[in-house]
Amino acid sequence: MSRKKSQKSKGSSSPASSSIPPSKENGKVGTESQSNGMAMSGRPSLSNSGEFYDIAFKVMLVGDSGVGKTCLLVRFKDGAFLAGSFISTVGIDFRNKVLNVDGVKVKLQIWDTAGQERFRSVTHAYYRDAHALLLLYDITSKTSFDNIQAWLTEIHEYAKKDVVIMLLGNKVRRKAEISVLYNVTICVLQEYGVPFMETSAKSGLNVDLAFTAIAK
Ligand SMILES: Nc1nc2c(ncn2[C@@H]2O[C@H](COP(=O)(O)OP(=O)(O)OP(=O)(O)O)[C@@H](O)[C@H]2O)c(=O)[nH]1
Ligand SMILES: [Mg+2]
Repeated sequence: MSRKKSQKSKGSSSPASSSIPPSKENGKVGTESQSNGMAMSGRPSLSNSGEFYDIAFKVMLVGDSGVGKTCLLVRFKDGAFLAGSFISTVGIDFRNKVLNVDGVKVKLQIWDTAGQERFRSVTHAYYRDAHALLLLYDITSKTSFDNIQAWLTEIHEYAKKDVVIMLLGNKVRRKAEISVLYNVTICVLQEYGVPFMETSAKSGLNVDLAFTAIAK
């Protein structure tokens, strides 16, 4: 379960590595997953892990560096929390998970992007194939919240017009806790018409719910 280190000093824009632990179900840029054609035939298809699915969607996790995109994906996929020192994702990577949504097997191909500015040009290329975007901010970081608007502008510039967007306020500590940004968030969302949920990659709060909602 090693997490590769970000090569901050090199300033590389190579999309070849990420901080997600390797598995049979994750992939790198340039593999079959890069193709635009998501399986949506009438017949079930077989995923890499040997699971059948009826329909497949590509979901992208975007947001500032450190908001918890990789942790959210690992929590959703493996049910674990990546504790310890924070290691930034380098480039872009993906994991697959098949969900049962109202009797339909939905394969989500989830792309974990690097939040660091220097990888922005790499991630731009992937927006146009995304069916849904999970835009994360950290409820304890006002900066990450303030940057939502810039992320939405970028999404509107690079993603498909009909892309589904959901905003996630991550790092909620307790179930009953309402983040200080909550009310502001609601106003911003009313303006943009974006659904919103608060999550915790650490405790797992609302993580499955968020991915299931996007799959619907
Ligand atoms: N308390 C708490 N910490 C979290 C949570 N999610 C992530 N973290 C911590 O936040 C830090 C950043 O998490 P990552 O998932 O690596 O952040 P990221 O958004 O993938 O960052 P980049 O890869 O640089 O874009 C790590 O130290 C995590 O342990 C959460 O729900 N609660
Ligand atoms: Mg990451």
